[in-house]
Amino acid sequence: MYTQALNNPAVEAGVEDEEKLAAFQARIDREEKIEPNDWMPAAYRKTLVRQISQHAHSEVVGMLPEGNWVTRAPSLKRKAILLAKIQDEGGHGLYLYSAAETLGVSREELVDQLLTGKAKYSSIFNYPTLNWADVGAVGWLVDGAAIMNQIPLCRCSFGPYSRAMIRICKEESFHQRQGYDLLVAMMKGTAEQQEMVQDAVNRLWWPALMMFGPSDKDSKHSADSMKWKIKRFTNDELRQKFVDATVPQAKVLGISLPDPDLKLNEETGHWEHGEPDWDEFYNTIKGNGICNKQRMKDRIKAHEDGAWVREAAQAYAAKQAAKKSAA
Ligand code: BYC
Repeated sequence: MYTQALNNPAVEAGVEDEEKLAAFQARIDREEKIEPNDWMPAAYRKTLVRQISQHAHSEVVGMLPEGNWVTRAPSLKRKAILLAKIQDEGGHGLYLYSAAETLGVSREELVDQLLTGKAKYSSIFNYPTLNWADVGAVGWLVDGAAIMNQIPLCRCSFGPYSRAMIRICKEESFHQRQGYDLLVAMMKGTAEQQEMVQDAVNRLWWPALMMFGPSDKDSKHSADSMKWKIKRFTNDELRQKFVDATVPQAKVLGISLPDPDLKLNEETGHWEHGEPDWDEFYNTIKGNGICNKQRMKDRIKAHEDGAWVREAAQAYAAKQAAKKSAA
């Protein structure tokens, strides 16, 4: 279906039937869900395939920085929590690839786009996790930012994406809490442990703010995505919500946030904050971040190592199909 839409010269040129477009927008405005077999503009389909698949890739690549710490977790309890969290991320990737597939694109194609560097994944996963407190800071800040961005996606206009997001958000909420709990435990520890927490937060604070995407004036997809109710808030709105929610949590934790411009605006009740380093952001999403090359190398190896599982599953499915047709 996806390929058909893109092979249509009129559609490729961005020309759509005006009546169909108006009826489609009216459905969105009435808060109706759009389902896979419904008519949709090619640009809506394309935006969804791009966003959902990049989201799926982020979940799967996001397993790597934390995977680094499984063998070095300081206790059985922390190890069990970390393993469960990483497995959840793998599951999120699967729900999201399935949601993208309903738009007529195959999982093989999407995975190929990731492994050949054609598709993006979240900038945050190109930063290293250098000490054990990073595992807590990832949960608190990275999953915290993820929830802020993803709760509104539960109301996204595309049915399969919105439904996948409901379960994902429930799990992300546990991820955020386990991270905060880990940091609270370390802050009750030695001066050295407290320094580790501060160091992790210093390194991950700005990359966490970048997860919300470029500032509104530079976001090329936001206007369409807001009109189509894929996005319910702009990148800057969500970033502000995250800062407002996180500053009080940092105070409870007893750490400082590495932004000299953080200031409560008494009139609006919002925390004013500094600008992330956008050159660093663009450099990272172009593939030149600290860990981009390592992440892709690890992902390609994991994919190649898993070839036998895919082959075995296909052989089993073929055998079952042969049995069924013989019966
Ligand atoms: N990193 O026009 P814009 C997780 C790209 S997983 C990389 O504002 P849009 C977790 C953007 O794709 C978290 N690229 O775009 C997992 C576009 O480039 P293309 C992942 C970024 O789509 C494991 C260009 O910049 N969450 O939570 O309207 C462990 C212009 O941007 C980023 C999602 O994927 C970035 N940070 O808005 C723990 C949520 N930001 O595609 C946690 C779903 C922007 O034209 N996605 N770009 O080549 C979204 O909500 C939106 O796609 C974004 C960007 C807010 C991210």
